[in-house]
Amino acid sequence: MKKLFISTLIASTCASAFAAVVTVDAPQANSLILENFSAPSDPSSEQRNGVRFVSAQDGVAKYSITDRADPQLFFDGYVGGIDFSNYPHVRIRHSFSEPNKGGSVYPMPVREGKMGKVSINNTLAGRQVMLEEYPQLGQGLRLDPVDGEHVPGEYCIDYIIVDRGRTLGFEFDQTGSTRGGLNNFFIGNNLGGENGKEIVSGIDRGVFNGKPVSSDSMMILQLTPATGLTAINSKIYKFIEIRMRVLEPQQGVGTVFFRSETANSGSSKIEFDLVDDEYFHTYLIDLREDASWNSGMINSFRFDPTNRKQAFEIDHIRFYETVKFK
Ligand SMILES: [Ca+2]
Ligand SMILES: [Ca+2]
Repeated sequence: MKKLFISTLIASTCASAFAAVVTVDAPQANSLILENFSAPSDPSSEQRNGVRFVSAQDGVAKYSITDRADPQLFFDGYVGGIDFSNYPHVRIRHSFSEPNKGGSVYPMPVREGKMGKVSINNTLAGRQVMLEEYPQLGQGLRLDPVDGEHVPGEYCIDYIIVDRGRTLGFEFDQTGSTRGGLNNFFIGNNLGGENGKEIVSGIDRGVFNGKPVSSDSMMILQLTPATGLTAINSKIYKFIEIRMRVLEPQQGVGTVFFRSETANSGSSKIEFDLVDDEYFHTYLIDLREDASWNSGMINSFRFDPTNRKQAFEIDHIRFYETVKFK
């Protein structure tokens, strides 16, 4: 692990005294992926009360739900169990085809009344719930897709992840989609598609495989009412974690640009050297002391994965409330 100390530059003028800190390859995972449905088989260990596995295609599992009461899906059998005391937040990107009152997640072993409620939209959207009463070490999760009156329909899941705290994640885990957060997405520039349009190609098998057509590639996060989130709340989210690799190492630099609602000039930026090999690395950006980040809601976010014309793969981009460094 090495640490890079990097100043936040404001409109390319003066370096702020309060700097973001970038840690490369911190040894502790800040999220655990329970399921991401990357294989075309049925990953739930058991299905009860009329739930039927239909398929897992393009990274999204589909289940049909009949009109039987109390449909349930079980996700368990993880080696060593799940340490819910360190990962008490469950993050699910899912959808249900019919209007519904949302579902529930129960840490296993299931105890009556010890669960978290998750809402479900009719298009895939990211949701997160904190399990306030949980076993220290659990076997897995029981997922009740829809509570209350039983409604037949199609239930879809992109992933189930447990996190240390509140997390906005872009997992690139659904083929052809960069969507995450609630239903936010990235717009591309100089990435092979039409400039200024949603990135829809190159996302496959859990990563975004980007092929810049110049040394000025950009991924611009769409933050609008139509996509769910209009801003990133810097009072909650204090860290950004990017896991990526470059396929043709050439001493590139990754750059995060952001702007808060109170910024009256240009964006702030954080640059970090990309590790000069072809392996995946995590870049964990600590923004707790960054004056610009903490000056208001973040309503503009852009990531330039590299300043070279070099192919890259991004596994995820996450905004974390809390992390572990060691
Ligand atoms: Ca997936
Ligand atoms: Ca991923």
